[in-house]
Amino acid sequence: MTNIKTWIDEYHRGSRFGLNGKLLVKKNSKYQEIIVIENDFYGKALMLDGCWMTSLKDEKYYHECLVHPALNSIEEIDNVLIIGGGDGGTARECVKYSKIANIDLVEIDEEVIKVSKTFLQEIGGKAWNDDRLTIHIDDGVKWVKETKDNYYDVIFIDCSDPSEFSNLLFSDSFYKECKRILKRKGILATQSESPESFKNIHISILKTLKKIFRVSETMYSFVPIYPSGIWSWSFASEEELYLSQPNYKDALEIEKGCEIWNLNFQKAAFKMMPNKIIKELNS
Ligand code: SPD
Repeated sequence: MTNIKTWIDEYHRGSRFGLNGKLLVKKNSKYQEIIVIENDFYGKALMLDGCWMTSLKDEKYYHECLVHPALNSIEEIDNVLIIGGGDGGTARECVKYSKIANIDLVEIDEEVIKVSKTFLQEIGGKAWNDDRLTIHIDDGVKWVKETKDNYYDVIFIDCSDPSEFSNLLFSDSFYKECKRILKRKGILATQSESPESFKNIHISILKTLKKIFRVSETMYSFVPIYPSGIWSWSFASEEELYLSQPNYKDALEIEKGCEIWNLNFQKAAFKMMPNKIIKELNS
């Protein structure tokens, strides 16, 4: 690769969201194009099939929001499933909890893990060497289908935007299967796209979760390198969640090791649903 800086853009409905920097990786895996660029402000950043996934500077906005509301809500956790998450950021946040016994990370594209371990080591950090983490190179939909009932305490869906290759991860049938393999008090936590740049799919995720689970709640925050910046994460369960009124044992310890998440941040983020989304959900 050359030392010359170049622009890499995510194109989204006539807008583009770009980073300028040194290109470190540009290759095609069996599933997708993988790019890593090094930008002066955001640090190293990963793009898959033309969409920004993560950057060293802003990834904590994403991973801390996906992980901590769910893991703080349950006292005893045996088994955690991460679907996608090949950069390791979700696993890194999970291994902060000693109460977790086992983490299965199911990533379809082995190349994403290899590139992340080589070029974005800091994102997975300690998780890559944690004995509780097992990496499975497999299809998440198939994995869930083949898992026995009532097995996982928490399932994290850390996937790309809907595409031909990831569509099923947003489907009714997939969420139903996730519900089947979760324990009664289990929680499904998924990135739920942007209420601005992916409004239709965002609404559709929220409606589907509401239809399938007894309880679902959504939080909003920012991921600066994603189209429009505003992003969301949704949590669903058969038990009450009370995510906007968290009162968690041990949360202070976790807060100390976080860059973004804390209890007040969570309280506010679960009250941030834009009015246009409330109106559409009620219509
Ligand atoms: N628009 C990008 C959505 C990607 C969400 N997943 C990011 C993976 C970070 N672990």
